[in-house]
Amino acid sequence: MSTERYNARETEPHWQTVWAERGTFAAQNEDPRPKYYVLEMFPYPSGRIHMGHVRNYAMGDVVARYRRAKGFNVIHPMGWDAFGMPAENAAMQNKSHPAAWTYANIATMRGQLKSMGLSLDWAREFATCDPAYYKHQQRLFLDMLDAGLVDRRKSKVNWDPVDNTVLANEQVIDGRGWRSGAPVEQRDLVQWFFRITDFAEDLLGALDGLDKWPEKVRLMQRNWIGKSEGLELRWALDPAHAPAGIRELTVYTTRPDTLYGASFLAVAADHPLAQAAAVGQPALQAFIAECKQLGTTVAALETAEKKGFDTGVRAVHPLDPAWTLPVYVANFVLMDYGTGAIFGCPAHDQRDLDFARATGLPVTPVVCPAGQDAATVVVADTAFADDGRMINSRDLDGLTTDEAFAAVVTRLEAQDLDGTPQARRKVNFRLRDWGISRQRYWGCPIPVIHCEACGTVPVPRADLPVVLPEDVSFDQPGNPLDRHPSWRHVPCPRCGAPARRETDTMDTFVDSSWYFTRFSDPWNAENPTTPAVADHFLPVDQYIGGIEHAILHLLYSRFFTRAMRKTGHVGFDEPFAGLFTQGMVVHETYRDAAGAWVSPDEIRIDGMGPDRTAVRLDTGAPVTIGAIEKMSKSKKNIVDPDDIIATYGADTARWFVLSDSPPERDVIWTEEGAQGAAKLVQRVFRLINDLAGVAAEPGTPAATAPGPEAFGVRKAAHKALIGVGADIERLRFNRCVAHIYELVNALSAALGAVETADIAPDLRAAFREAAEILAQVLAPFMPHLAETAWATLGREGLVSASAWPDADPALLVEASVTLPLQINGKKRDEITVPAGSGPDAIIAAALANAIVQQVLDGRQPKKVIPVGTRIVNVVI
Ligand code: ANZ
Ligand code: ZN
Repeated sequence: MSTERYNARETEPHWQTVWAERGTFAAQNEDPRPKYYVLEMFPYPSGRIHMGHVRNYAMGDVVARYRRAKGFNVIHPMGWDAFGMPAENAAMQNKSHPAAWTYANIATMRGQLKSMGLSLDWAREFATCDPAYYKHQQRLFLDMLDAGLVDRRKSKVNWDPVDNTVLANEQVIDGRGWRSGAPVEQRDLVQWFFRITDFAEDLLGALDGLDKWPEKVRLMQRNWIGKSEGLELRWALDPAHAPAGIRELTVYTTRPDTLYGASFLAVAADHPLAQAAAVGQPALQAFIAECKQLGTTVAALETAEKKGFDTGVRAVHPLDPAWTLPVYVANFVLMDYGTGAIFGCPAHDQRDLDFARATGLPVTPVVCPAGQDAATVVVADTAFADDGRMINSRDLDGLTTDEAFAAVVTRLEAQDLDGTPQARRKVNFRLRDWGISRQRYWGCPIPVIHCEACGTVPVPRADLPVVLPEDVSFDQPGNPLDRHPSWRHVPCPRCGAPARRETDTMDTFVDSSWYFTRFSDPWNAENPTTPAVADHFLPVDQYIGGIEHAILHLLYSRFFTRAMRKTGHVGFDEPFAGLFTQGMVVHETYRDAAGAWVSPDEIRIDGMGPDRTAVRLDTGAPVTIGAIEKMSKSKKNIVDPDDIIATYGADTARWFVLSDSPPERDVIWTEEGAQGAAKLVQRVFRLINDLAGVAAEPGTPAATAPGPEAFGVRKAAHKALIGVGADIERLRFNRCVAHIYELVNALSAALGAVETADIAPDLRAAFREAAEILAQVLAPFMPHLAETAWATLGREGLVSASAWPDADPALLVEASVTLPLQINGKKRDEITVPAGSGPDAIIAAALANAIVQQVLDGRQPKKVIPVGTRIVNVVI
């Protein structure tokens, strides 16, 4: 046995250089082979990669290397999502320029990614902050503007008072800015919008076809788009109790069936009726002002206490002219959904019920749950929002909710109010247009110019890119572009008069909405895409990233792709055919006696299992072992990929993050686990060296009629080959790891069982074949070690460029089956028959059995019953 150790620190950079020099992972656009596009969500260049990146990129790399071996022209690019606030924050703190900070981080992180040995096509690399990239994004903006996909309008915006910028609804989480965590305020601003709502129906419907996406992501998108089919219903106002000049109020409802359970109407604080009713009512004015402070995000409304103010206005029930209801201003009605007005049915809507309980309004149940006696229906604290049968609803009583819905709609569509139908069907979406204006410096400038005379004028395409000025200061809050002395002052492209540039930049989610398409031809300086090339490489076959992007990034990208199709840049709608969302890398947490977090490299752990204890390395003071949590700086439970790679090598890090749990679940990083992976590296290295010493010459074919030892070795190898291939295709990386361990164990055992001196040729040939298969199945996971193995085995060329071997399934078939033999239901013996034997062969074998013959003693059995190949029963 060889005693040499594998030195990852020396070997890994060597192979990385070889791959780079030979261009092993460069995809050619003209390559005639079928393509396969693997992409991991590109990183934000924050400064350093973390373990989450390692796991994400290791997964993508396994798929890329496997597909390459399977003969695909694999495109596996990498770039940088490089615009955004942190660069500006760093500029404020360190007086460094956002560009300098960003590009320095990119350089560091590029080096880190290279040290992982990822099979990336670095020739396609770009950063979204490169003018050569955002030039095309500006062009796409102008094309979308021409195509009517961009709007500029005043709107209520979510204002982040810490970042001093507007946030999209998606970026407000529980009423706070997604990045700053500050409570969001409402402001009225003129904004640029992408008309994502134009595609609402299509974005929803096409989700059904995305069958290689996780169902949970599709569900999240469905809910976000939020289609509802309802009715716009006009209520006449009682002329005796209506503001001057207002005769009616239109509400949006998805439950016209509950109309007899209505007990009030309510409008949003900024609804015109609220404004009109407030004239001369200072108390109502004060209430409206209070509502506006609350904010309009759904989350804010959902959590706030339900409050309302009776305007004194009364509305006439559409199904009973003698019945009038009060109209409130309520804090739980949104102005920008439906019509900004509702009718409330407390028994069947929770918000309405909470409100009715607070105000003393009547609560009349009108839907009886299926199977319940109508006489027993009472409403306590929970509204019944499901289907059932109508009660307390006059002519609708006894109908199902669906029937009642249809009956009310038919009736009100036919009913006249002031010369037009009182109701019409209306589909609404929760999805809002995408506000993209950001009052920030470090983003893609919006390419328009504002002229007093001409209005909003697009920057001529020939003048693109509109480049960010470099001489900016970050010493004050707000947008440095607004303060720049000259940048914004330009002549109007249309009339030549002095005009001013738009100083808003685009939401950075725009940058990431089409980068995957740009990768198909990043060399095209003229146009954002080369449509034929884009259509060839896209959609991305396998996209891998975090579940946190399930809504924002993925929905924007789906919209943007449709917009690019409409403007002639691509010929497809869906950017990502396959999506996988991986789990996180988590780690134990540690605290000292004072409760301060302690990092894993500051401690030593003693003992095992429940007896584990920890002490500080420097002082020996005891440390409490806490919960396993997502790695975070604040809890100091981070392990730095650089440290791991320096200690164990990239192969170990890659192996460990893929090995311990299914890829969609969290993986717990442990030092013991990393050591286990490192041990495997050494073990495989020794095994390959030993095999190389006994294996037949490269190119020796496996024996056609191998003896049992050689057969066993071949079988183990082909089993691993088939298992690893199938499990990579299903993204079950942890199972691949198990298959590889099995093969390593089988080969070690086979090698241990023979005397080196007298190994038969068939076994030598089998060792040759199996050792090469081991290198090849290992290559997607531990590519450096696999290259060393390949070279040790005397193979020319690179394992990274070798073809995935064809497995021989015949080797996996068991030659025979053994089944229990029963006589009158009692097991007496076993019989062995050739695999694939039918009932006749099993019956014959049973009758030929010595015990059976003895018991029968020349008689005929009553019956012989084989149950598949699992059991056979002889009835005497
Ligand atoms: C009467 C009713 C009775 C309602 C009932 C529900 C249950 P989705 O499915 O999300 O579309 N609504 C309409 N516009 C609103 C607004 N601007 N702000 C707050 N709520 C609004 O929900 C539609 C339902 O939400 C509508 O149906 C309306 O209340 C309310 F038993 O009308 B419903
Ligand atoms: Zn002009």
